[in-house]
Amino acid sequence: MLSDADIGRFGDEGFLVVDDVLSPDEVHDLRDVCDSDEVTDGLKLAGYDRKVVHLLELTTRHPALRALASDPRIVDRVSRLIGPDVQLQHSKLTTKPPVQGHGAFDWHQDFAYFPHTNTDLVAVMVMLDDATPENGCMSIVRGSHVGGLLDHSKGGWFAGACQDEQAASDKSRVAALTPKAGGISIHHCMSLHGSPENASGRPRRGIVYQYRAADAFQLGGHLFLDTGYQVRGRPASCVRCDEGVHELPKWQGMSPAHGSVWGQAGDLAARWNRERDVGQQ
Ligand SMILES: O=C(O)CCC(=O)C(=O)O
Repeated sequence: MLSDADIGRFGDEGFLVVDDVLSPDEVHDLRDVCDSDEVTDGLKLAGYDRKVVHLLELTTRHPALRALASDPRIVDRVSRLIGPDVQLQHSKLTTKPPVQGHGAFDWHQDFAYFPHTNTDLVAVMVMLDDATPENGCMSIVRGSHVGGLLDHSKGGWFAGACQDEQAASDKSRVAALTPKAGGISIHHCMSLHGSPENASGRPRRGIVYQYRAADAFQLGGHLFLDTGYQVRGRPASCVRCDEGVHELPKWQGMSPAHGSVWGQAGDLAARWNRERDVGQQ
């Protein structure tokens, strides 16, 4: 469980690291599950040696990965941060190969990808390998979660990366998150974070569960097969809205099948209107 001091630190800094959440045996079993054909559609660990893998909808691929999403050791902690009714927004396996020029993530805020009516969303990364600066662990700008949503668009299209070059320039505010294998990091959806490539010579594997309070309703971006999966409590019958104005991510190359350029969550037009307008977006 998180202590009051942990809650205070999360409020100040926007992230927490908790080690020894899973046992070494559990980590070993999860590595096997994540390397199974059933989960990876034939993409074996050898594949992770060469490329970045972001395997979404992970909870739909194996019962153990679905069970881990609701594991009380994780959800008790999440629930202290975002309340009793908790859903998934997405889940993914995220691996970094030890190949130069691969695996770096530019500075970004997760909320820019999937704006909601409030910001009670947190990402949990479960480490299957120790996270170190050498293998490209995540870094976060302390306190950036309270500074508002930064610009993530270029030429009117969602760029997936923060466009403010100064946003992470104060190195005294940048913290490297280094949970060990079996440990977790938890970060706020507005925390500005990024990570360098993996220079360790070995793959780095982690599982990300992006959780949201059930009364945070999605306004834009993608809906995955497990979006809305209730891991604790009940669906909300009321929507909770923070005051503010957020830019919606506008995705280049998205067709009506993806719910228009705004993603499925941002497509509020009825079909006749959407199909008529698609050429004008
Ligand atoms: O895999 C990583 O190290 C970073 C992933 C990340 O930043 C994200 O999923 O938002």
